[in-house]
Amino acid sequence: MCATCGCGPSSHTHSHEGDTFDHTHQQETGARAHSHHKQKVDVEKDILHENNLLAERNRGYFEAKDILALNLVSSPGSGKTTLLERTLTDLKEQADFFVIEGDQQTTNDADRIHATGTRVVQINTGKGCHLDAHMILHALQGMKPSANSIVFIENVGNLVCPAMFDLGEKERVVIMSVTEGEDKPLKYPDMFHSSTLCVINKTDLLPYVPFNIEKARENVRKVNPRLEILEVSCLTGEGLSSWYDWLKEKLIDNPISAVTQ
Ligand SMILES: Nc1nc2c(ncn2[C@@H]2O[C@H](COP(=O)(O)OP(=O)(O)OP(=O)(O)O)[C@@H](O)[C@H]2O)c(=O)[nH]1
Ligand SMILES: [Mg+2]
Repeated sequence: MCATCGCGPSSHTHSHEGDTFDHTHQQETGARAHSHHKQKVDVEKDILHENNLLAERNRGYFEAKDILALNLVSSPGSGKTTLLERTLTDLKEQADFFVIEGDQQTTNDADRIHATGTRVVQINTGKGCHLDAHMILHALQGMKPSANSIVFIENVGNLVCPAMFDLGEKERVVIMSVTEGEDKPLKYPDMFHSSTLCVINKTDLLPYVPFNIEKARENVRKVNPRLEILEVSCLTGEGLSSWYDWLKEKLIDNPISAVTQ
């Protein structure tokens, strides 16, 4: 799947080791199998170490300019872009917004954000299934977000790999929708563990799907008791005011408030 984050290298290696690899692999001694595994972990560590250094650089950039940076993560189709469209439209008079859009392919989401009148930069990750700090650094150099603004980063729809990559954001917002099942926090704990807010979206569909919202909350708490939870419907607008309040609170927490009081 992904060419860089370590979720694909084993299948990548297999395809280049020749037809005999599987056979050889099965016959490896325990020690050899162990060293093969260890090598892979070291590579992942190097990639993440480099990413973390660049993420700190991005964080420094955001802090120097009093920019509030938020990383929006979810599985595909949970409503990241729709939440952004609503937010950018409803709060446009109250703050300056910039958006970095990450997708494997297409400019669909960037086009939707552009239609709200917001400055947006698209990053196509190709085979990559996450954004990394280096991509964000480049996007920031091109976009030059203004001081005291809010930068939203919409990550690639994926609950696994983006969890590992710090982008230098202040807050990580994980969105889950009621059509996905309430077990997602348990199945993808890293993402829920590393986030600061969980938005449960598409609550307008609750009458039609077997989704137990209390069970979902309980599962979130099991993985991360500190994770704040909001319930919204981006379709009807229900609950969005609590999301806006949360956002404004975070802006006020920032050294220089970006929100017009
Ligand atoms: N019923 C309902 N549909 C919603 C809601 N929010 C988003 N949708 C729909 O869900 C679909 C996916 O929404 P997007 O905002 O594109 O989701 P996304 O997370 O940005 O998707 P990717 O970028 O592909 O990962 C669209 O058809 C939206 O109209 C909601 O609150 N209720
Ligand atoms: Mg999207």
